[in-house]
Amino acid sequence: MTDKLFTPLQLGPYTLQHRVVLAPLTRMRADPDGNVPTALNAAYYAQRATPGGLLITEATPVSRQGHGHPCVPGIHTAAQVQGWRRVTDAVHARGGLIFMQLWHTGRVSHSSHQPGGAAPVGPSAVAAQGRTIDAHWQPVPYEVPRALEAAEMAPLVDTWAAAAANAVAAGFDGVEVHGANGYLLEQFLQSRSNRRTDAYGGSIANRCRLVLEVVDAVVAAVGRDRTGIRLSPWGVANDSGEDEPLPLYRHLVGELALRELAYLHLIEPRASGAGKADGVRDGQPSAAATFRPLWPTVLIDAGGFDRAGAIEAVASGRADAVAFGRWFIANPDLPHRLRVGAPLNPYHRPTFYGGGAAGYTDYPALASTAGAPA
Ligand code: 8OZ
Repeated sequence: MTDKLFTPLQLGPYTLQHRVVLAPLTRMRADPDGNVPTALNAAYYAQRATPGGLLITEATPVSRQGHGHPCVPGIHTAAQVQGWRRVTDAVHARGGLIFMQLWHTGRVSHSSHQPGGAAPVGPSAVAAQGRTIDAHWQPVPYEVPRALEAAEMAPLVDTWAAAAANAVAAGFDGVEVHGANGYLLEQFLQSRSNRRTDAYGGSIANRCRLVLEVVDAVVAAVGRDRTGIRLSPWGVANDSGEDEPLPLYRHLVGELALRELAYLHLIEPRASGAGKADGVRDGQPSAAATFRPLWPTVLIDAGGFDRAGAIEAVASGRADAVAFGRWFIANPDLPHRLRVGAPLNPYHRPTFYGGGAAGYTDYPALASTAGAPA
């Protein structure tokens, strides 16, 4: 019997032919001149495209202010829209589907990435603990952000809607709102980073306000069935974390459920380091099991999956699809390999971020299956 992982799934207006999804993965290989996607980026995504398979792009800043890393492609200029068109054309030529992950790094950006060298922005003037990398790839401590003013909130929401419209203009099949891993939207959700006393801080409903306004604006721009969202309820990346995540995320997921988005994408707490480390934390709750009962449409689960785990998660009904990051970096034909139970190429962490083709487009497909459908 075919495992359910390899059977079709309706996602918004699209019929996926299998349920192995490319997770959003920062790779820092865009053209630094304008943060524009390149032909190499298009080749990388095309290699991972399968007929009816869903790819999610690397996190993509919605505005110049949203950037926080070197060589990350944006979706806020005409040149970037043109560059992404190469990617979507290459993926569609192989019959694949591709959603763009929309991003704002907020307080964990650095002034070297900001227009005019300004301070990064966040909900409150509270610095994250730890280090990031500046525009010259040097490790630097997080800075104290400038708290966004009330009058900046509506224009901020507008940048998300404009970016979503740009993504569709670039040929994307939909967009995913990055609400995870300690970036701006999660900074608003969580009390350790949000100390506001206005309508965007304090109560759970207030802390959820920005995310929901962003989702509503994105839905208005591209449609609910082309909008997904990614959350990391127990995440600890980038100095994030809520002491009691359940009340917050139950409220948020309940509100999102009313919007009937294309999908909810959850990161399992066992792998909550956002791919920056390989350890798996034991004894964590299951994000998918916790939120499945609250979620009416497709649920994509991510974080620390292997073949058996993905097959089991989908067979159990806890998840409808499973996103793979590290194994999809190293195996361009991952859906096929999982289907036939073939061995996987090991991944090479030193080439995850930055550089060129090495560790990006030079991982081999199985000799007999290069170009085969999944
Ligand atoms: C690893 C390195 C840089 C960014 C995330 C976008 O954690 C990221 C990211 C991951 O969601």
